[in-house]
Amino acid sequence: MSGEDALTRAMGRRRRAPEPERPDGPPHPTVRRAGALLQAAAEAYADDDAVGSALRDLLGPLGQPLTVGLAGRIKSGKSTLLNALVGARVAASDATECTQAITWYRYGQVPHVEVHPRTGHAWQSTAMVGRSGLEIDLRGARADEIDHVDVAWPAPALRALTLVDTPGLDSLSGLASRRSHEFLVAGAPTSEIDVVVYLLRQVRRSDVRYLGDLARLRGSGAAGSTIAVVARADEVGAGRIDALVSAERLARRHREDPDLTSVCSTALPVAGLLAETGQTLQAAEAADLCTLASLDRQVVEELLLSVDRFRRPSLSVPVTADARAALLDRLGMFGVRTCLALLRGNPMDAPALADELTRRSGVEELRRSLDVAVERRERRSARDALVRMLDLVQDEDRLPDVVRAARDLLSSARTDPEEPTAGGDLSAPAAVSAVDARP
Ligand SMILES: Nc1nc2c(ncn2[C@@H]2O[C@H](COP(=O)(O)OP(=O)(O)OP(=O)(O)O)[C@@H](O)[C@H]2O)c(=O)[nH]1
Ligand SMILES: [Mg+2]
Repeated sequence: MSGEDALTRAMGRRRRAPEPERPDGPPHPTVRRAGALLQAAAEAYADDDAVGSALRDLLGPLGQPLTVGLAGRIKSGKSTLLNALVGARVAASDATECTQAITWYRYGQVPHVEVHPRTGHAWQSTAMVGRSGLEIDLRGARADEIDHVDVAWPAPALRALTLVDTPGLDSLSGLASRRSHEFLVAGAPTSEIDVVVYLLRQVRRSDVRYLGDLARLRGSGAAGSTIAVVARADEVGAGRIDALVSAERLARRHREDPDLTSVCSTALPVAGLLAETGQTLQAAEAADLCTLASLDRQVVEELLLSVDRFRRPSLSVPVTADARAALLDRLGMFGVRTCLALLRGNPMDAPALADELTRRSGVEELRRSLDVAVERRERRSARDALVRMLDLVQDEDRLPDVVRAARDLLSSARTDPEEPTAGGDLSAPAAVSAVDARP
């Protein structure tokens, strides 16, 4: 990969303030304290190879990122939503072989791509930043010859989340579809996937059946770690200006539907394309939108009559046909309409417009649900490590303070309020929605 170039082009816009970086250590205080106690215990047992190394091994899983698998039917918007969560256009959304391979996106200080074939050794690949995500060189291999692809990318969001893009479950290649399914249920309760984000456009009975199978195969607690997303929310109700409100209404109905609540923790509406563009909006794109918004109202209304009209090369407007087509790719018709309505008489710079798109997209509610799951996982990993540590430490006199502190920490963790599921409490009022009726 052409390191820095690829990085800066895919990272998209610079935000007004830098993203708060997750510190190198785990963020939850319980995890940090558990880590310090394990470290102290390992030092106290430095002269005992077996116990010392077992204690050091306990440090490994502490504060590991949450692994989230994005699943759903073909073209349901998985890769676009993944990019929105990463904050960069990494997952390709074209119909390339890459979209047929299970692809992991993890944090790495420098971009690095590794292809793992089903047989033979893994190889380091190159990736070019294409028009709609990374184009990974598979050296001519077909998707069915690839086990998975591993992408390390220096996006701050990937410090807390490892994201896995899966081929559509009704993919044209039956094999890709089957592999997605096997991957999601692999190892059932010990699956590498902590949370499944399942994208739906409308809920079909077959989706509910599939989620039911997934919950059963993934084992107890799986429904609590599955989040249904009413995806491409801007297209609900034929993409009218109140599409996001309709999508929220639809999601609320799903949250109250016992068939769905028994197989997932919540249902959230997300307009992934708005979220992705909100995270990666370029200054030139915002400037073109401002130019269009400043045109005579009637000209704007005519422009927005249809996709064909908006793209038409013969139109005499001060934004080229190519740039208009590019805006449609990045925002869809609903997004373009929303931006022009927002910008009319109210010019905004690119970061302000981007924040508004992100807010309206609903992705922040999804992120909050994932944050809850991250915290829950971190606390559980801290508790498991402390319990194991107390098992290993036979000679309490070696480290009485550490043992006492570990017991205190465990008993305070036990009295914490009951942990919520990834999506929160379904019986509670619907999660505050980012979407509103304003255009
Ligand atoms: N209007 C609109 N279009 C979207 C949205 N999300 C994705 N798309 C478009 O839908 C098409 C498919 O999106 P992807 O993100 O590639 O969908 P996918 O589920 O990853 O597709 P496969 O990997 O091929 O199954 C692309 O043209 C996207 O631009 C959305 O929220 N709104
Ligand atoms: Mg995809």
